[in-house]
Amino acid sequence: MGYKIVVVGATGNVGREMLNILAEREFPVDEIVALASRKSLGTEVSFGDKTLKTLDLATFDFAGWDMALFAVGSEATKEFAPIAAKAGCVVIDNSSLYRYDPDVPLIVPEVNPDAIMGYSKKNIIANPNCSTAQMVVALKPLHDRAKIKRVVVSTYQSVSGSGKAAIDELWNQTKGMYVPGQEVDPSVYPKQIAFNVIPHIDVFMDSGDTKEEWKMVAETKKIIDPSIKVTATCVRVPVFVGHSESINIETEEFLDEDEARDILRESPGILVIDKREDGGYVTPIECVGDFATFVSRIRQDVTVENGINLWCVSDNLRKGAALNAVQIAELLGRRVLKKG
Ligand code: 11C
Repeated sequence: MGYKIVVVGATGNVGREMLNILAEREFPVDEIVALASRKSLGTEVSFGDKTLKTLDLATFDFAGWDMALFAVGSEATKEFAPIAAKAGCVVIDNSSLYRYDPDVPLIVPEVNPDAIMGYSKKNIIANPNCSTAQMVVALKPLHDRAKIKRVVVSTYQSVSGSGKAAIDELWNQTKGMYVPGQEVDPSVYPKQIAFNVIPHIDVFMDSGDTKEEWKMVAETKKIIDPSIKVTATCVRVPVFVGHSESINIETEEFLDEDEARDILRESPGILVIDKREDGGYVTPIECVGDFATFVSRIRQDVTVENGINLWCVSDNLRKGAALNAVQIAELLGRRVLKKG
């Protein structure tokens, strides 16, 4: 016996990846339905070798369905997630709406699987921001060994994090650079993204940080340990898929770079590619479509007493969103619903 699964926002980048990953990982599905907003109604989406016609989110009855994977914005989540949860369908939400709610667990299955039992307070589980998800997978095993005090992270985030319109903007702006008369002005982003980098993701906050930077701080604390200090600078780069991060870590106990590399090699969800030679590291293009969080450039930071530097890359639509949501569904199945 398998599960009755709902994918909400099935026509978006993340919703489509959720369907792909459920099929790729042979999630035990008895029945699956793809929901979309009215404007995308009837659009067909793939689930393995099947085609699903999207149904209307606004009129769907969630009663009798086991889990709903939500990949819509905070507004639609605010309206429909409580309806699904109240109907007895456990919501796994990819938006930021519930992440900081103390009654909603924020889960990365390799890092804090036990927190999932908190789902029952609201029947909702939150999926973290993509830049946080990959970082905490790399930080947790090092924290367990040497207790992390402080993290300084700079991100290099792909345009797929901003959705389909941003992918089109990068593509058309890049083409437009070479074709007179077809130049494309910035629209999704405040400045040109083609052949440029933009140190601004999400809205500015009073502190001067952007909301994306704030999310990395708040979510790392909630998922791993509130005592870890994090400071982030989040930057958009002209890459279609795959977020990269330069992470500087200061620990309480000394951690040798070779031991850090061995620990990361043994840790779940991580692939270490770290040869000190030309090309002996990973770049975002090589991560697209992969499940792993890749770690390269592991080395001592000798400017502090106990410091480690590393480079971390992952497919933001997968580990950063759809894959993590499916892993949560698998965990919920194993630990709670126990049907598969
Ligand atoms: C980006 N990290 O790359 C964002 C996308 O809170 O789930 C995901 C935003 C979120 O723009």
